[in-house]
Amino acid sequence: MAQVGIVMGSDSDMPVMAKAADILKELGISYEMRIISAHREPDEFFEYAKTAEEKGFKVIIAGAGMAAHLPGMCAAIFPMPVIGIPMHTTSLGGRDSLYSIVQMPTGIPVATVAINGGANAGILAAKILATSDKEILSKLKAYTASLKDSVVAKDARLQKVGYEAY
Ligand code: RP5
Repeated sequence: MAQVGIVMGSDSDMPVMAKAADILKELGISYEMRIISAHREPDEFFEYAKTAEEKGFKVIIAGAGMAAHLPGMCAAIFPMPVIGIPMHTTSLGGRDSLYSIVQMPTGIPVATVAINGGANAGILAAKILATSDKEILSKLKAYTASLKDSVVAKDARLQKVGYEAY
């Protein structure tokens, strides 16, 4: 059974959603990835959201753009955490997606990451699972330490070669 459901409104969202999947894969977390449009196929969407709990999902990562109702409607039906990813859009720069996802009514929260924040959505899902899974917690700690190591290595190179050659 997959621990995380990843769902996107269109295949045009894939480059961003793939970053969430990459992180989950790196941390050894199982996921199911789907393309389901709440607007273009509402019956399929409701079936997906209504069966998500029995499929074993503990978190849903939902990404959508423009009038982005997919994450909020997942949160209306699925009883566990929903993480929303607002897609960048050409017309309004993703503000349309961001406001649609983040401005949820009281009682139905969506944990909204930055515009195109696919990787952070994956990390946040892992952190939620880590509250009850020591193995994921230790992998997350190692991941965070690797971020520090990479900055330290970049600074060491800057000190060595100088900014002109960097
Ligand atoms: C949303 O509309 C999708 O999540 C996507 O971000 C946006 C555009 O979809 P396409 O027209 O590219 O299929 O539902």
